[in-house]
Amino acid sequence: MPFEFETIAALATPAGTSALAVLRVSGPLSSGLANVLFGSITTPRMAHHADYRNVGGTLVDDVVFTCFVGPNSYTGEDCLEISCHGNPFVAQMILEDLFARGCRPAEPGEFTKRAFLHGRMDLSRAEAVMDLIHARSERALAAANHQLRGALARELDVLNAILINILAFVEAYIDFPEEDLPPSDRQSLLIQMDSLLARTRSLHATKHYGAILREGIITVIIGEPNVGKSTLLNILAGHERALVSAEPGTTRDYLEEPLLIGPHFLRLVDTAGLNASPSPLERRGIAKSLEQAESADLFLWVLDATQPVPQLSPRLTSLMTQANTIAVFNKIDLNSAESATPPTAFMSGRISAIQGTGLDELKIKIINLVESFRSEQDSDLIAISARHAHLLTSIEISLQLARVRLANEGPDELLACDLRSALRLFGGISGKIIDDEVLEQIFASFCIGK
Ligand SMILES: Nc1nc2c(ncn2[C@@H]2O[C@H](COP(=O)(O)OP(=O)(O)OP(=O)(O)O)[C@@H](O)[C@H]2O)c(=O)[nH]1
Ligand SMILES: [Mg+2]
Repeated sequence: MPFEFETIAALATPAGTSALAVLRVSGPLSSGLANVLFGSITTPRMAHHADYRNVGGTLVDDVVFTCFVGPNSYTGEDCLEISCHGNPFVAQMILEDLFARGCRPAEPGEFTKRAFLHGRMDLSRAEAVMDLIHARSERALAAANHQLRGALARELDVLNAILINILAFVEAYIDFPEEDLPPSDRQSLLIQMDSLLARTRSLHATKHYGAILREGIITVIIGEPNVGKSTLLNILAGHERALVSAEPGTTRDYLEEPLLIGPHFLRLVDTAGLNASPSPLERRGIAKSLEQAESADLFLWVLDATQPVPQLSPRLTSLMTQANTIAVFNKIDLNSAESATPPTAFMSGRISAIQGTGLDELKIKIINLVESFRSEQDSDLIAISARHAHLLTSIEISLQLARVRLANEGPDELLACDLRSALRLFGGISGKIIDDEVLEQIFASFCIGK
């Protein structure tokens, strides 16, 4: 049955005991259901108080319900929202009653999918709804809100407009095979093409910031044994997460702790000390530390301020850069610390993890470094997802090919073909051109009821 003829229902709040639970209904039965259930004539978008009785006439709860008339609703269809008491048993009884009255259970993300299919929002906004629900930091929330308000959609519109303009010009000449694109027009198209490529690249460059906003900033605490890595993790986490001892080689396996620093969400990873002559078990721990280092966004390289700065292994040297590493000189409370701290090439901070000194300054350095991961897209905070990045990689290839053909006066048909392919791929981001399977995948990762 086409989706427009089906009415869906789901619990929109988490299952469990709470003050309130909200049930959501969307589809053609919604208005009729409100009349049958609550009798009185209802004013759209106005909350009404009523008893909820099931099909058997049993009183289930007193509820507050609101009707929405399509297309002026979240999904673009007639909708009904019912707030009941937050007893999972009550919510379940109402939900089962709605099913008995002809609704079917909503699939994950189906309300938002319907909003997209009814043109209430483009795909980038629909995806932002999920980002908003899952945002774990102030900055992730800000990025989701920007995308929900169309920041990405607007940028895509600009890129599409330039692309369509170039394509229209090229196709006009294909329609008149006796004429070739004049050099002056080619030149002006090249300028537009370069601007399109530059803007596409800078949009693509927001991929890393997008990933760290969505997944968290993988922050690996690395260093020699006994320098105080686990002590630092514990003091940042605010509780004793890792074992600490005066014995080198205490941490054998890596462990992760979620942490908010300023507007950012970090996944702080404590690792085994990089012992130069490790025992077999330590060796395995070090191998795991290096594995973690491979996927790090940020390094906190902990050093003992009373000791000379050790050499980094070539593998770590290739991963740790000025753009992603802070050298943290620890144990500054010890008398011998002051004089023995030679500089490193990295931004550095001085702390005593045991006493908690220097931590606020360290946090500011972390925030500043993370801020530098952000690549500016006008004034809007745009941070694309892995799905967008995947499509943008192909778009860049098509545009680059088109640019070469344009510059080399290659066949206009092939040029148009590359431009069309880029246009199709852009359509995959905004959802203007997208196949059902991809759509299923996107919305399947939503929660039920959203
Ligand atoms: N004086 C002083 N001692 C510290 C400080 N931070 C940690 N320590 C001590 O240094 C020792 C090692 O601390 P850990 O946090 O276990 O060090 P680690 O780097 O995790 O060590 P491994 O897990 O063995 O690699 C412990 O005895 C800590 O109490 C500090 O700021 N000042
Ligand atoms: Mg440790």
